[in-house]
Amino acid sequence: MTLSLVTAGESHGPALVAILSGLPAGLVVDRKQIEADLSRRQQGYGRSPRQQIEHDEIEVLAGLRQGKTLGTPLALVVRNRDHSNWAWGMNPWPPEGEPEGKGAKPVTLPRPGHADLSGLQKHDFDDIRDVLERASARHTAVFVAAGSVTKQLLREIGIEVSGEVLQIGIATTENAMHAAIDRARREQDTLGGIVQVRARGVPPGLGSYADKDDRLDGRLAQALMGIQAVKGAEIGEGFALARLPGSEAHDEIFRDELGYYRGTNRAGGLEGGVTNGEDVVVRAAMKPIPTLMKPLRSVDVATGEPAEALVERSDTTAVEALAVIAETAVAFELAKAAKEKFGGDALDDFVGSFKAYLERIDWSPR
Ligand code: EPS
Repeated sequence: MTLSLVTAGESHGPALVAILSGLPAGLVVDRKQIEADLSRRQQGYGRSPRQQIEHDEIEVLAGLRQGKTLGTPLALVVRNRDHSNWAWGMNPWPPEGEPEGKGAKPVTLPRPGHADLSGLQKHDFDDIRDVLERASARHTAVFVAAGSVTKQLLREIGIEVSGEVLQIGIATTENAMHAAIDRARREQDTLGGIVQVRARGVPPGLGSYADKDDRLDGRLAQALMGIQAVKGAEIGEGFALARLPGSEAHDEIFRDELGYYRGTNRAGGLEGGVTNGEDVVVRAAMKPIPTLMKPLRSVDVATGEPAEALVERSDTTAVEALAVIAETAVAFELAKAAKEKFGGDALDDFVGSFKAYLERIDWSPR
């Protein structure tokens, strides 16, 4: 059985939900690890005041017994504390009483850069709230919780995945990043940036060149591009390889007592859509957040007249959160590829198959 993940949940609805299926039975799930990842996702300089309302905690409704997976779908829930301020506006049922609280008035001012206008047209809505609640990056919370569990599965076969911020705007050092975020906030503007995810200990042979849907580089690109606000994805040196001659672009093959290895890793650990035993290295570029306190020009969809876009509480930047989200997205894809390769309904079968494979190939983690 392969791994699969579905999520549901609106930003100010009652809760965010994920169902992660295909985990082997017997995996010990560390609750503290999940909550540490949830908390990392919430932190970061330049986040919205919303983060002072939310303290994301994980609830497990199914698939786990006394801390171990049962080999059945794992059902995860993260509640939205802010929902109490939206009890009328985001009530799943027809609300009783007079409109009150947040979300009571329709949103009619689409933001350039957001899904607002196209979502409205696509679904025949009148209220942009019906679009933005799901288009919001809020539901990445439960996605991170599920991805955090897949990091724990990968750890059983010695794979460690970690994400980091490379750049916010044009700033590349922590001091410069903080100064850039302070400046953007003062100027009522927002910033994007670049994150990198590295997976260590990945054996050769995950993914496949046989069909395009199985190419792991393609799956990783989709996983990154599927995250809100990501407009670019790179594997290894990515776009820079296009400027190099072949003699300088590829990773030469060597062999020592630990087995095969490469002198360089420009390919980001993937050749032909298959891992090659080097670290898997990917990057994602995030555009600036589209909710601006000094709004761009737009049109009021209620009147058809020129207007300024919606202004509401938002982040100045969420690049640090993206590093955690991308890390868990990459972990999910690697765990899925590992599960496809090594199979196993029980954790010991999965790990045993991995070990037998390592004995056959001439490769060891470095
Ligand atoms: C978001 C807007 C902000 C962010 C939110 C994503 O929420 P609000 O509109 O309630 O202030 O804080 O992200 C989260 C709540 C989160 O936990 O990541 C958006 O429009 O995407």
